[in-house]
Amino acid sequence: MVEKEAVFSKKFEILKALIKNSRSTVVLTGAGISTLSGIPDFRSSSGVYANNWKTYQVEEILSISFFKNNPEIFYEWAKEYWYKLDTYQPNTVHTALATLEQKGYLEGLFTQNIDMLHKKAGSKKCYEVHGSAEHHHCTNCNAYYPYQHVAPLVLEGQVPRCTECGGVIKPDIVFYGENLDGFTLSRAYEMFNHAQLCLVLGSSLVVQPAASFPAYTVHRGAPLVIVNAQKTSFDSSATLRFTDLQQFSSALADFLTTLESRKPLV
Ligand code: CNA
Repeated sequence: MVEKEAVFSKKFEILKALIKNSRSTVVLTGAGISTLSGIPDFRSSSGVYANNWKTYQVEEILSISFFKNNPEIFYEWAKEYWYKLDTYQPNTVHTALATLEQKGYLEGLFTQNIDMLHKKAGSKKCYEVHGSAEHHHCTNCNAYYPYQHVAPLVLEGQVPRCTECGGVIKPDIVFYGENLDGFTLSRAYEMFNHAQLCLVLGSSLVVQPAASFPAYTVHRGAPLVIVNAQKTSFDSSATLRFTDLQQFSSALADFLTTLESRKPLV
């Protein structure tokens, strides 16, 4: 929902000062930011969870036990969704965050998205908390396979199998029931804990443990800025709250054209 210009601008002026004054800004992004590129999120009213796929709930298809028992059903679903991700392009949110980093104003970008768009936009300090569709491994012998190898097989209707041992190949995406990568979690703990500013863009802040990252920053008294159409459980802790990602990212892109580059401290 686009905000009235006067209300939006007043809040955005405060945000500009927060960005300029922060020596360690961290960002958490969610599926909402990629809706501007045309990729549906999960929890919007038109999101992936709004309807079942065949007789299955999508949450069920994305559990590790379901994948192990029904890889053919998982890949039939993923054929229509994950294995078309290479056809989407980064939008103003992705490019603005890449610019924020290039100008020395971003310490770390943590994303729950698996769509590869932050890296495509040029972000380097990007931690893909739930993994990425870019990488795959054999569930039997751990051989590595990139997206470019797996996608054509899935699009042909095959369950991708290891050329070495015949094991089923799995994307390096964290399924429900799997643990997050320990290194990424400890980096998140460290960075959100000492951040002077935390921005959360396009996340319902429902999926744990990523949904708790902003709590580390807030508990230390640093400002939290949320941009999301739907309410989140952190809204009452936010210093600023915006509702529309397009409006927000356009203003951020304009602001960045005026912002001088600086050398990051970290
Ligand atoms: P989510 O739970 O679907 O929440 C997205 C939020 O974004 C919702 O609360 C929406 O209201 C909000 N939103 C959508 N469009 C806009 C907009 N234009 N302006 C403002 N707000 C908007 O997604 P989360 O990321 O919070 O949940 C984590 C899941 C989603 C992770 O496991 C992801 O892997 C998974 N996911 C990723 C992608 C992707 O990689 N692009 C797509 C769908 C789901």
